[in-house]
Amino acid sequence: MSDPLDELFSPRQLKRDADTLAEWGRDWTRSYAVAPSAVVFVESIDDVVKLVQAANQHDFKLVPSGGRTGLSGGAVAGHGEVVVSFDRMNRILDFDPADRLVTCQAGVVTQTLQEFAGEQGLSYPVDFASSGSSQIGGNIATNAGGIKVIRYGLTRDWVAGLTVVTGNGEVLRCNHGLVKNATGYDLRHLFIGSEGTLGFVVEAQIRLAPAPQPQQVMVLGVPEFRDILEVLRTFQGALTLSAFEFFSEQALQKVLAHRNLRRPLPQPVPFYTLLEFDASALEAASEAFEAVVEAGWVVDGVLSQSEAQAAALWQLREGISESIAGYTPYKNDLSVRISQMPDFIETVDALVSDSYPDFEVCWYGHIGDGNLHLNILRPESLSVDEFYQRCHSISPKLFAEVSNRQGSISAEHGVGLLKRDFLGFSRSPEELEIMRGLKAMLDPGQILNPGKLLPLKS
Ligand code: S2G
Ligand code: ZN
Repeated sequence: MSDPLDELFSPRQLKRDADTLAEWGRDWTRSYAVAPSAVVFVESIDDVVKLVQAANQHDFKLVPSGGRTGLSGGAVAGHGEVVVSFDRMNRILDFDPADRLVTCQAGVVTQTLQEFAGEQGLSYPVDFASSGSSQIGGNIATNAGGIKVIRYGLTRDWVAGLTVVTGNGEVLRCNHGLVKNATGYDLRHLFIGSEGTLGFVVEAQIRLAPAPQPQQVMVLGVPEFRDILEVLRTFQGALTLSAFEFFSEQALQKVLAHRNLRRPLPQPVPFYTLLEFDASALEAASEAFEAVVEAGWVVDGVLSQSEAQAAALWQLREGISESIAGYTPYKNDLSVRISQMPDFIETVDALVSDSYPDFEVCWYGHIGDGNLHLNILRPESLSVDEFYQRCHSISPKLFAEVSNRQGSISAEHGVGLLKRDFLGFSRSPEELEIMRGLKAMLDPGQILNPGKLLPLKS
């Protein structure tokens, strides 16, 4: 019996060779089986509709694939699914200067959008280390955050219009780029962060921000973890921060070993904060710096003297993920309200050293958003499976501490496969029931990204 895909797509768009299946059947994770049955490189909304209709008719499953930079297995096809790659739906379709709105196909690379915005004298201010490969459709599907959330918010805040293809094969065009639209439920926000389980993002109208003023970067040495929040409070009281990141000395050592960069300060310090702010606020920043040194929270600091030096300081933070990738780290991407952070940090630090005495741990993240990246590095003595088993077994204790503080077990990386079975630590049974109901309504054939995000019903 012929495969329905061969009737719908030519070999130019439909691939089944081993290399393509292996490459497009996964994201940035390396701990899940990758076994798609085919990859379709869609080129239009109509292609996506045809695929969804065929999947419902012939009961095969679809996994969306964008930049494949996901960290939770959300784009992994491990069970014969058909991967829907948006690589070829990568055009910027329209720009309206009056609305400051760019209409993008889902496959537009984040950096391409950022560059396009710059050419219009504007900016797309959501940024993260993977922006050179990630696609706007995937950013929307996971509500990507990154390093500028403290000032510019998350992807969700910049999506003024959204076109999705639901699991019923319907094309929904949500909000149409309006600033104000008080006409009932804002369905746009249902699909943002739904990880391709309710509908596939095919186009988006993205709002752009004014171009940022020249920025300056400061890296401060902070001996005590809990003082980082005093530093945050002091600087936030004095000026507008564009970024407030932190990383540990262990994380810094991994970056220095992996890249040809210089230490930010003459002497190692247990923790570092990286701040970015408008250069026009330098005087206020200098006064805040004096205050945090006077208080004993900060022992040393460096201020960027050029764009090149600012970029080199940013590399110390943004280079962490790539520098530790070789350890197949077990990633925890946690968030609590900032007021809860001091106590949370202390509790988790104790839990981690009790639970992982023989594992090396890297702390870093967007502490200004209450978001901690706790990466546990695999010792050479353990296979990936054994290592993940041990980390998985400890996660419930860690997530119980998150849950006690109404925190999130996945602050920005999404749920995918990695956090699916722990979702109950952050979402109530009632919420999970409603989420399942929405899935049943929008994807009754359960063909969209099956097995992701929603825990299997116990
Ligand atoms: C970060 C990037 C991915 C990782 O560096 O802020 O979100 O390694 C991360 O956790
Ligand atoms: Zn992050």
